[in-house]
Amino acid sequence: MNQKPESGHPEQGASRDREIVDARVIVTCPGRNFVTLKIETRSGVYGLGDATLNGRELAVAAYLQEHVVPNLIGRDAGRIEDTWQFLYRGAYWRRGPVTMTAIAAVDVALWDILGKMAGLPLYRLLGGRSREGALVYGHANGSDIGEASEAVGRFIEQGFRAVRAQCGVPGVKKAYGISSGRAYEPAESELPVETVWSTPKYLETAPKLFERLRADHGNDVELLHDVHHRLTPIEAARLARDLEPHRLFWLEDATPAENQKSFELIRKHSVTPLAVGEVFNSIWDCKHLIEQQLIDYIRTTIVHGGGITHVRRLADFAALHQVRTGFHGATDLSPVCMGAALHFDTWVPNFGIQEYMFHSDETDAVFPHDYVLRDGRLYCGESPGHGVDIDEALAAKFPYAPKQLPVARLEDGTMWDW
Ligand code: EZ4
Ligand code: CO
Repeated sequence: MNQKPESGHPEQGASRDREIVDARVIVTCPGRNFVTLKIETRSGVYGLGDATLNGRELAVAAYLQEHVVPNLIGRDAGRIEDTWQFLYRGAYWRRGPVTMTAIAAVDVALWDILGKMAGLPLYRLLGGRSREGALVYGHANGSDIGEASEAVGRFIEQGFRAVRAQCGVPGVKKAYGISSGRAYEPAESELPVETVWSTPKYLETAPKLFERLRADHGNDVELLHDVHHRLTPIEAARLARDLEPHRLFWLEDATPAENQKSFELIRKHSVTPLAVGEVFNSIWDCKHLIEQQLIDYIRTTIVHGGGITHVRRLADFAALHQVRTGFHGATDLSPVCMGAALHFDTWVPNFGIQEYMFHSDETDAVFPHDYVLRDGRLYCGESPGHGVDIDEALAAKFPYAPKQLPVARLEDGTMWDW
C-alpha cells in the first residue's frame, strides 16, 4: 500500500511531497449537518472532500475514521485511481451509500490536492471548459397553487431560467418540498417526522399546478418537478402523460427505481423527460435505465456516487446513450460538493442542468468558496483545485445536532416511500 519509490527514482522528491501525513473528519452543523474530510500532504498542501449523507452523517464519519483514514496515511496523494480502486475493489463489502460517500470524500480531496499542486482549477484537469457557466434550477414552493406560482415568479425575477415547482396538496399534511418560510430543510428532528400521503389527491393537484404556471409565466422558463418516489409505475405513467401539455424540463423520481425495468412502463405512455438517481451510488444502479434509454437525465452526483473518478465514468457511459447530467444539489450537499460539481459541470460534454438551493449564511461562512451565481447560471472559480475551503475554527463553533429525514404513511397507516 505504501508505494515507496526506488531510491534515485526521478519522482522521489515530488512523491515525498505528495505523501499523505494526515486525514481528518470534520463534523459541523452551521444550520444543518455536514461531514468533511481534510487530507494533508507532507508538503502542506491539503484537499477537502464532502462526506455528507443526510440523516446518516455519523455512519460515514465512522466509516472514514475507523476504516479508511488508517489506510490513507503514507499513501501517495497523486495515485487517485489506485486509491479509488483500493477503497472500492479492495473492500469486500462494496457499494452502498455509506461506502460510496466515504470513497467520494477521499477522491474529491485527492483531486483537490492534484489541482492545487498543479496550480490548475479542477475543470482543467478534467479536460477543460465545455461551456461558460452551468444552467441551474432553483426551488420554488407554496402551500397552494397560487403561492407556488408567486414563488416561481420571484425566481424568474432573480434571473433563474429554470425552476422546480412543488405545492401543497389539499388534504395532505406536510407534502414533500413545502417549506414554512425558510429554505426547505426536510431533516427537521432527532426522530423522523411522520407525514401522511395521498396519491389520488396529489394526482389531482400536480397537473393543475403546471397548467397555472404556464398560464402565469409563459413557455420561456424551464419547469421541473420532483415526485420523490411516491407513485407506482402506472401512476407515474399517468402523471407523466397528464403533464405532457405543460412541457416539463423533467419529471424527477416518478417511481422508486430499485427495479429499473419499472421505468419501461412510464416510457410507454409519455414523452415527458425523466430524471432519476439522486439516491444512486454507482453505475450499476442505473445501468439498465441508461442502456435502455429509459431516462433523460442522471442525477447521481459526486458526493454520493464515489467521487469524480466514478461519476466521470458514469457520465461517459450516459453520453453513449444521450443521457445528460442533472446533478443533485440540495442544501444537504455541502459547498465542497457543489464546488467540485460545478467544475465537473463546466467540463462534462453531456451536461444538462445543475440543482441549486442557497446555503445559509453560516454554511457559506464555514465553507468559503469562489463559485458565483449570475443570470441563472453558476460559474466555478479559477483558483486551483475545486475552490472551496473550510474555516475549521468557525466549524468547531457549530456542534453536530442529530436529525433524520421524515417518513411517509398512507392515510390508513401503511408505510410508504418518503
Ligand atoms: O429530498 O436532498 O431533488 N431534491 C431532493 C432533496 C432530497 C434531499 C434528501 O436529503 O429530492 O430535497
Ligand atoms: Co429529488
